[in-house]
Amino acid sequence: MFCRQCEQTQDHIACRTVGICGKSPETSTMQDVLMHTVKSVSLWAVAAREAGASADEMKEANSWTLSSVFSTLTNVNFDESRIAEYIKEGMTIKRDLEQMVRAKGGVAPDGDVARLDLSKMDTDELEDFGYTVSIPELQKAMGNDDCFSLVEIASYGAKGACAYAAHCRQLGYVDEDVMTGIHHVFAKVASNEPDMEGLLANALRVGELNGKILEMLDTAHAATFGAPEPTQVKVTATKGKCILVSGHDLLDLETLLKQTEGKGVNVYTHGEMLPAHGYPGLKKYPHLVGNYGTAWQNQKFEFALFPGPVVVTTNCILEPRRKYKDRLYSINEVGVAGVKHIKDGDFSEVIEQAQSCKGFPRTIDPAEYLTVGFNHRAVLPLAGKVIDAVQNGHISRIFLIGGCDGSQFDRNYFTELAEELPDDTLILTLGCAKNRFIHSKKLLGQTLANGMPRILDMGQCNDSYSAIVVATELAKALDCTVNDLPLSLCLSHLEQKAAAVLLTLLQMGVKNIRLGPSLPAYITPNVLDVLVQNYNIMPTGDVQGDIKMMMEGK
Ligand code: FSO
Ligand code: SF4
Repeated sequence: MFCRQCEQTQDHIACRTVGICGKSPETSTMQDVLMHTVKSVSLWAVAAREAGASADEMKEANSWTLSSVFSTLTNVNFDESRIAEYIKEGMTIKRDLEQMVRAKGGVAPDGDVARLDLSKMDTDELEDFGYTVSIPELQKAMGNDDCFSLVEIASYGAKGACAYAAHCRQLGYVDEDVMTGIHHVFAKVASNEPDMEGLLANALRVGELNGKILEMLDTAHAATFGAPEPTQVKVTATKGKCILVSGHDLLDLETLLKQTEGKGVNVYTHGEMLPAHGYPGLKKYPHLVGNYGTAWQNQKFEFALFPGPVVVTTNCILEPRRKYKDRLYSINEVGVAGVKHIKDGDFSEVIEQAQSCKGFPRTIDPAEYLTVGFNHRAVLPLAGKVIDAVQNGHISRIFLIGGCDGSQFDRNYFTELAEELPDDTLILTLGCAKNRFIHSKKLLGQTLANGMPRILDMGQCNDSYSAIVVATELAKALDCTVNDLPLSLCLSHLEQKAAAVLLTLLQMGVKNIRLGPSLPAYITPNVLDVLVQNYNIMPTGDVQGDIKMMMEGK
């Protein structure tokens, strides 16, 4: 295996024996085959559209693309057999697209990737094939490491964009233009031509597409569950039977809340599901009682102590410990061999198990709370207050500290940064990175001189659009560009959704982003130079030094 798609990759080079995430060499190789299949399907999808295929005719190819790509993200699917199923389905989709292209008199794409036929291969043969399309093999075939770095940037960013688009699809939102763009991105990657300029444009195209997807996701969430509003979330236990839900999928949470109504079972959120409490359509359920635990990387400890079943709807899932494996459930693209998989939104087995588990023996008193729900719809009405505070010196600077979290020690940078920033700074946050500081005793409950909370939690990484709206609206109000705002961006990245968001920000022309705790292993020094020259992107450094520079607007 050779995988370097995420920040935690072995020695910041690549996972080559087993993934730091726990991914086996077999699953990793099978995912390489699946991504090759995605490229093949994409070539045919492009050809089918050029031949006049309608959005309706592309429905299956679109849906398969989103699900299969999502399954290859870090911490989503560790089940080799499920990846093999996606490959088989992909071959059927490709065959159907081929027939459609020929029936419509279109032009068939050329080359080995377009001709890919894995339909008769068994698992072992698929694995053998996987070694021929591994990252080092494709890099060698391209013969230009800088160009290949751009291929990887676009591919991993496109993975994140597909994951966000899969969330949209769950809510019934699919945009044919976006899907056309995604298939073009993978078709470009499929060519494996060392075309520096074209590949750079392809990477930025991913950022642009992802911006549209994030906007669509924001609309879909608000239309389905109401506009998020500032809400206090109980983070201590309530006596009773319980189910824990992790991941990002709000629709799964809603389905579970409906099915648990009147069953005497409380529902708790974990990790990226915390912001769900801000949505009127979800918080109206009284048995959505609170949030349990912290970020995804603590699940092996936190799930083990939870006295009921746990459902993981999207990333991040880890190979479970024996202690809770029989209480763990996956759904959608998530998978782990030997873990029960929920189909057709039927949570009855989970609910039955919750009723037979111990549940929490008592309600903790006094209870503790966190506040969530500072979506752009809740923050923009405060924009006037923020601008006044900036102009009269009550807010010295605004910081966006967001992105992923992970288990590495050097991610404490983000805790120290938040704790060490001057008290008159406003901190916007989103994604799992917030877990690095929202529980900090030093910061909990802090307010600014104008009475505003000092930390505004804008939501999941899926809500990154909120940060974009707030920044662009503040810039409009102050008649300047986002880069001229008294705003510093400090992003913690781990996996491919973060790569997609970063590409969106770069494509928007946002400069001076600090990225940590280390830079992606797939960016070569020459490509980094281009990013530094064009966007002044910087690695996170020493906390005090970084604060000094950021307070000076650097
Ligand atoms: Fe969290 Fe990361 Fe939301 Fe993101 S670990 S933040 S960018 O992955 O997906 O789960
Ligand atoms: Fe390693 Fe990350 Fe790939 Fe897992 S996803 S194998 S941790 S690089």
